[in-house]
Amino acid sequence: MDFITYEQEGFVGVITINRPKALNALNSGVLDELNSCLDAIDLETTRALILTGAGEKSFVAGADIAEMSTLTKAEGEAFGKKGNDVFRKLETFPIPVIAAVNGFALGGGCEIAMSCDIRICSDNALFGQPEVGLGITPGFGGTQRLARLIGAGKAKEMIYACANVKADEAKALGLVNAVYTQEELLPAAKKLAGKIAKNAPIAVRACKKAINDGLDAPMDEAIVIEEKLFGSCFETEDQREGMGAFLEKRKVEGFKNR
Ligand code: DAK
Repeated sequence: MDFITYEQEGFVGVITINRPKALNALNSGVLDELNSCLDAIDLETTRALILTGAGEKSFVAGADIAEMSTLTKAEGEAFGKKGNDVFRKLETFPIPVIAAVNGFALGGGCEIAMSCDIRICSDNALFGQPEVGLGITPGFGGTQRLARLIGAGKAKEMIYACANVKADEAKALGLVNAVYTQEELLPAAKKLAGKIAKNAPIAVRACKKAINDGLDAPMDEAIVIEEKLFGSCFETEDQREGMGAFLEKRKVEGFKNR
């Protein structure tokens, strides 16, 4: 791959978008490779993912403006679909994805971070949706996910006025869970991913699905979604081991993902 690197450390996979000459901007090549990378992940052995950007300046500086500048309407739609499909794949990926936002997260960069389950960032991170200044709307779900995450009023201010927010404000808004120094960011992401990976993988996946699917449903339906996923954990080896360990007053012997 030219623009994506993937490393596996135990149960945790780290995907790095690596296109430093354009501050990791998302062109078609990056989106295609990200798609292939996700498809190739072994879900038997991987329990959490981290998504980050190469370098110390930028997570992702948006969709590639040079590539987009000459698109026709039909090509623009096709590019939008390519991005949306990958972002949705990340959002619904069976295992949790942590965005370690190590700098600029603008436009498509902010949008890809919002497609992840959890966001943490470095103290030099900058979040924003500058699209209306370029004559377009956010195209990879920004109008939808930002408003759901931080509320419509602040999302509208950020989007209408191209009002970027720095790391501390992003934390105050709930856009990120925590802020670290650049050096601390990846270790913190790995620590969090490691904690997730220690827990029963089938149950963690069921929680992701329950939260995501439930958020889109009325409460009566959402509770049924949870009930079914709760039920699906029973008779698994990991449920037997988790409850058995508690009752026998011993530590879990390592969940098996079975
Ligand atoms: N695209 C392409 N190249 C980019 C880029 C981007 N988004 N951002 C940076 N670069 C390139 C610069 O052109 C420059 O290249 P060279 O001139 O060296 O060849 C290099 O990266 C370094 O950038 P700067 O020299 O500008 O670095 P600075 O530190 O001075 O400034 C910056 C950093 C991030 C503040 C600045 O580069 C900047 O403002 N970049 C653009 C940020 C931005 O506006 N991003 C949002 C892009 S729009 C859709 C689907 C999705 C989208 C739209 C529609 N459809 C449904 C069709 C999404 C749109 C977007 O994301």
